[in-house]
Amino acid sequence: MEKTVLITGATSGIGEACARKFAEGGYNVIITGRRAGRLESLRAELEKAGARVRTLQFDVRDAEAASAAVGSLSEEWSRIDVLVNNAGLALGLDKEYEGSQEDWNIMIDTNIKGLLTMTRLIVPGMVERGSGHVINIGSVAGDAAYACGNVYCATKAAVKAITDGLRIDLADTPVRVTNIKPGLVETEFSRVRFHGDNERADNVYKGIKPLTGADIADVVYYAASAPGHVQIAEVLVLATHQASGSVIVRK
Ligand code: NDP
Ligand code: 8X3
Repeated sequence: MEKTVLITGATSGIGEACARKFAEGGYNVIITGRRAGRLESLRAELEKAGARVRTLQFDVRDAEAASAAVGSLSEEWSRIDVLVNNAGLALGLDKEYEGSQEDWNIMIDTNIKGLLTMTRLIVPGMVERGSGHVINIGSVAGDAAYACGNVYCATKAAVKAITDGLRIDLADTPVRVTNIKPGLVETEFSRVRFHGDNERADNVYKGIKPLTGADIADVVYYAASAPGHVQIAEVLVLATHQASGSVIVRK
């Protein structure tokens, strides 16, 4: 039977790689994000390869827009089997007492409240249908704070607690809940974090072979493909020369 995945933040990085992976696996794919042009070009690429695709352009921080977007799906497309809550970002790398309140608000509104909005919109249908899987993209940053990571790390610690809470609340249903926690993945993440300072962003990946979006998509897809009685609760995925959020060996 055909399955449908909805991926937030599919215009770049991990989300884009997940869209490709699920499309290759035969899923109907709903790709979302704010950048309409990126959504359209990915849709064209995936459709050319034979996939069925829908695009939803909205900002996950705007609960009304998210609700309208999800509500615009036809009955067929609204039967979402897998929700990948991936949209997220870090902004800044500053001491907590020197950080930008605006950056903090954007991270909290996107990484925590946006993820909750999507969960609240989509999980009731999964419960009603008696099947579904929520895969949240957490981070090694949620396991322990690292220097100047403060608020970003807190949002990913919140993703862990929210994921664990959802798993507990769904334990009497067949709906599965997973937290995938990547370490360093080379995407647009650091360009966004450093507000477009590409040189500083590139330095993050110097001297170490980082993970790619495709490496994480493989793990996400593995979790989604496990038999129905197998719930991959949490996976920490690190580059070989990264041992924790703050231990990275560069050569
Ligand atoms: P990218 O910057 O490459 O991609 C981020 C995606 O999130 C984009 O598609 C962007 O789409 C979307 N997004 C951001 N803000 C919003 C918003 N307000 N509304 C809708 N979509 C939004 O980074 P990554 O692929 O690396 O990041 C994906 C997830 O992985 C994030 O949650 C990040 O915290 C997490 N992560 C990343 C790691 C890394 O090292 N790269 C490691 C661990 C976790 P658009 O701009 O079009 O809206
Ligand atoms: C992204 C990984 O280590 O840059 O969550 O915070 S890290």
